[in-house]
Amino acid sequence: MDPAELHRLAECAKEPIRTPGSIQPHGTLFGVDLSGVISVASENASEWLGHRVGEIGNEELEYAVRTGRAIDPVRITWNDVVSDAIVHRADGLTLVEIEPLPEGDEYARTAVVGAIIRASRATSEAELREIVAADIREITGFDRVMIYQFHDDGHGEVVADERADDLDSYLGLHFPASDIPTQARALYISKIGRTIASTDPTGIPLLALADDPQTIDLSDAELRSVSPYHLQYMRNMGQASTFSLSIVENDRLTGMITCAHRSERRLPVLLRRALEVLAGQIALQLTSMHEINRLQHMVDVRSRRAALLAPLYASDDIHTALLGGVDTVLDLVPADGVLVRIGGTSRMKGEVPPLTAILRVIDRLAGAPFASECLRTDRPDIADLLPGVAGLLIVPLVETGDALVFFRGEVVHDISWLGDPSGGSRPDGLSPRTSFAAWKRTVRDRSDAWGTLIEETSELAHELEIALQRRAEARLAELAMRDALTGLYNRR
Ligand code: BLA
Repeated sequence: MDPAELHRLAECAKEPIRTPGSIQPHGTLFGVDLSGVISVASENASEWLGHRVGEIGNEELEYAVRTGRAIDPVRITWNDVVSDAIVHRADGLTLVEIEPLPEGDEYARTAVVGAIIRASRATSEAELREIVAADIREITGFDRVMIYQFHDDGHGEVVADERADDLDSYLGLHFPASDIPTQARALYISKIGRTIASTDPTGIPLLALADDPQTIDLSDAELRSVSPYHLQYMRNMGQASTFSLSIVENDRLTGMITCAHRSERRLPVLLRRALEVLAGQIALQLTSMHEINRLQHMVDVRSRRAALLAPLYASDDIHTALLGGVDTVLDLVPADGVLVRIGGTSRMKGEVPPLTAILRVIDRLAGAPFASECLRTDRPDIADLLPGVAGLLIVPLVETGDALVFFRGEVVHDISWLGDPSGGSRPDGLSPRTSFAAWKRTVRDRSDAWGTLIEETSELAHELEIALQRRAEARLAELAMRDALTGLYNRR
C-alpha cells in the first residue's frame, strides 16, 4: 500500500463516528435516564431537558419510551407532523429518535418480500447481485444502487451498479480502503443500515444535563450525524443523500449495498428495516455459497494430493514420482516453475531460475517458510537474486536445505480506480478526491496471489514428509528381512 494511502487510512480512522455529539437535522433525539428524566436532548427540543417524558404531554411518545424496544418504531405525531419514534438503549439511556415520516409509498416495504423471494432463488453470486441491485433500485427509487465487494487488503470494487440512464457507470471500478475507513467498517458490522439524508454539514448538537454530549454513544442511532470528510466526499461525487446496507458474512464486513441520490431522499424506517432483512438474507446466501465453494475445493485438493503421493511408496525415484508423471506438484500448486529438493537432491520443472541462485535464497531464509507475490517490494534482495521471478513460495522440509519452491512470473494487469486515489486537493491527502472518473493504473512486478495455496502447500509438504518417512521405514524393514534371510541361507 502506498504511504499516502496508509496515512489517509490512519487519519480517517480517527473520526469519532460513534460519538459525534450531534444528529442529522431531519429529526429529534431524546435520551431518557433510568429515573425517567430527559437527560439528553437535541438542540431542537432542548426545552425538555430535565423534564420527565410525561410532562411533554404526548401520550404516544410516552408510550414509545415505556414500551421501549418491544414495539419499535411507534407512530407518533410530533409538532403536528406524523413521525416514527424509534427506541433503543445505549449506555443506561433510553434513546428515542423522532423521524418525520417521509413522503412516498408507505407500502413499498411489502415489495421487499418479493425481492427476498427472488434473491433466495439466485444460484450464483453474479445472479444474486444483479437481482438485488435492480430490485432495491426499483423499491427505493434512488438514482443509483451499487454493490461493493471488499478485497482482502481492504480496498473495494463496485460489483453491481444499477443506475439512472444519465449516470456514468462505476461497475468494475476499484476504490481505496480509506474511502470507508476501519472504524466505519467496525460500526457497520453491528449496525446494518444507515441513512445520510443530506450532505449539509450542520448537524443538530446534543445537549446533556450531566454527560459530555461527545461521549453519548450514537452507534445504533438512526439519526447519528456523519463525518464531515464523508459529507465532502459525497458532495464531490454528486450525491445529496445515501442509504447503505452492510453485507456481513461470519462477523466480517465483506461488502456493502449503497443507494445514492442526486437530491435529498430518505426512506421510512420500516422500509429500511425490511431492507436490512434483505441484506441479511443476501449475506447468508453469500456465506453458504462461499462455504460450499471452499469445501468443494478442499475435497478436490485432498483427493488430488492423495493421488500424487500414493505412487511414492512403490517408487524408487521420489523426484520423478513428484515431477515426472501425468499429474505433478504443479497441478496441485499452479506456478510457472517448481524446484523439489529432497535428500539434498534438486529436480526442477517449468520456468525456474538457476539452481545456485535458488540455493542461496533458501540459505538466506535460514529454513523459514516464505511467500510473496511481489518480491520486488517485499524482499528486493531476493528479487535481485531471482530475475524474472515476481512470486515466490517456499515451504521447507524437515531435512536442512530441503524444500518445495514455487516460482511465478509477473502478471501485468490494469486496475481501473474510481478516480485517482491521490487526487485530494490538500497536501496531507485527507480531503476526499474531487474526480471520480475511471483512472487506470498498471500493476507491475506482481504475480497472481498465492492465497490458500500457502496453506495447501504446507499441508502437501507435511504429507510428503509422512510418506517419505513411511517409505524409509518400509525400506529398512525390507533390508532387515533380507539380512535375516541371508543369515538363514548362510547357516544352512
Ligand atoms: C463512509 N464511505 C463511507 C460510506 C461509503 C463510502 C459508502 C458509508 C456511508 C454511506 O453510505 O454513504 C464510500 N461511497 C463510497 C464509495 C462509493 C460511494 C467508495 O458512493 C463508490 C461509488 N472518506 C474519504 C476520506 C476520509 C473518508 C479522505 O475519502 C477521511 C479523511 C472517511 N468515509 C469516511 C468516514 C466514513 C465514510 C469517516 C464514515 C461515515 C459515517 O458513517 O459517519
